[in-house]
Amino acid sequence: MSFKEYFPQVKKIKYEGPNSDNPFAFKYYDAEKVISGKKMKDHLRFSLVWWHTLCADGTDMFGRGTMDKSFNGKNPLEIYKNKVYAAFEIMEKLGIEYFAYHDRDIAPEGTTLAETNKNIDEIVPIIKSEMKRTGIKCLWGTANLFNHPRYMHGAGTSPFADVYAFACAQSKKSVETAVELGAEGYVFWGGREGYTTLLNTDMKLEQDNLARFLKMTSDYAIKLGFKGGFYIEPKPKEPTKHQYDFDAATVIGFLKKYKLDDRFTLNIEANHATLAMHTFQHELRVARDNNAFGSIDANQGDYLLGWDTDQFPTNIYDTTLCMYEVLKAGGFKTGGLNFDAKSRRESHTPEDIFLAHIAGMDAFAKGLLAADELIKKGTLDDFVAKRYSSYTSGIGKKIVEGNISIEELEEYALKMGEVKNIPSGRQEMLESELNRILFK
Ligand code: XUL
Ligand code: CO
Repeated sequence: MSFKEYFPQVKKIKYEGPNSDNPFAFKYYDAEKVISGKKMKDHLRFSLVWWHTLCADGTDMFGRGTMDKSFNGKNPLEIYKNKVYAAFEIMEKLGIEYFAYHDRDIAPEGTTLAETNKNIDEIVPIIKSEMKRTGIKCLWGTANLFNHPRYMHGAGTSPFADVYAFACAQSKKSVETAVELGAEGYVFWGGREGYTTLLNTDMKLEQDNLARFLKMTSDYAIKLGFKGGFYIEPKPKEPTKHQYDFDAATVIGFLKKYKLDDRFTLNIEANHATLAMHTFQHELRVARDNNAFGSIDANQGDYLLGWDTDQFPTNIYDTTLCMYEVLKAGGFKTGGLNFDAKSRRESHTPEDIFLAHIAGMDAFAKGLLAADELIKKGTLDDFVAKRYSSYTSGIGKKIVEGNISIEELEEYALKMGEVKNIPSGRQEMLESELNRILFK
């Protein structure tokens, strides 16, 4: 434990099983339990998020903070040092083995880039020593290229070369920090990489520059010996009207166009998927089908609100179908389930930090158990295999092997007269089967 305990009222959270009434206990997350040959904790690879958990104080568009995240610090550096100890205490008590951060979450911004870099250099050794003490690791790092006013028109897509240069310089330091912390991944989320109106935008130049930025930054990381995953995190809108990394399919097209698809995979965020009018599972499936599955920002949105609410994930249909895709993709390699989520503005007490994580961890543990059962039972696999079985022989086999011309297909259709026996899709039956596994 750190030299000072910030949350003495919360003890180490233990697994007590689904019948426990203790809110400070796991009902489904049993870290050491082996599921299909792998411990639950290694399937799920939970990660704490620095920006929400240690920094976000409940400020919204209409009101100021409701939570104190200064951790008794008296000046900016002391506040950020204390955040480190608080973060590791939270992770130790919850049994979370990874964390993710932006460069500007871990150290205060100074008046110059050099001063900010110096602040980072003060904090990084403290994080490293806490990592060494606890065995907790860094899932990924990233650069905050959207908060400072200089980035109001974008960073890697800024119309202004000086801003672009600044963003590259900041990213260089950010990559150095990630390497220093042994990060297993590095994320690029296009914070303000998009536009608000095309009337003032050279979209082609902005996207070409973004590709140059991604190439330069990742080249530099590789030069430093970084062996982890590079991820792009799609999001369709907010803060800009149109973000260039709109959704998984758009990003995959972008990566292929600029020949970056060998180097980058995707960090899929649940709330970003729904903002793009897709399900979370859809985005994961697109990533999986294109060998672009990397990592996950685990949260959920509110279907009645049109913005990124970053709620802790509690919808077990979503967590089940997410884990179904993760298992089908062969599990996480360098990625994990990163809680890009914050307790609600009204859930403002320190205890809520723990309760929110417990809710999210249990929802994913339950999802993992259900997804594993779904796969083992094979109901969906069998149904899908049967549904497409006409492509395994006869005319269908010729189609998928590319061994048939459109003229031959016309001849076949003319002879057929009309298509006979189109089977049912059985959606309701399959939904009911999912319910049976979840609620038995
Ligand atoms: C914003 C978002 C980011 C990224 C990291 O919507 O998800 O916090 O995860 O920059
Ligand atoms: Co995110």
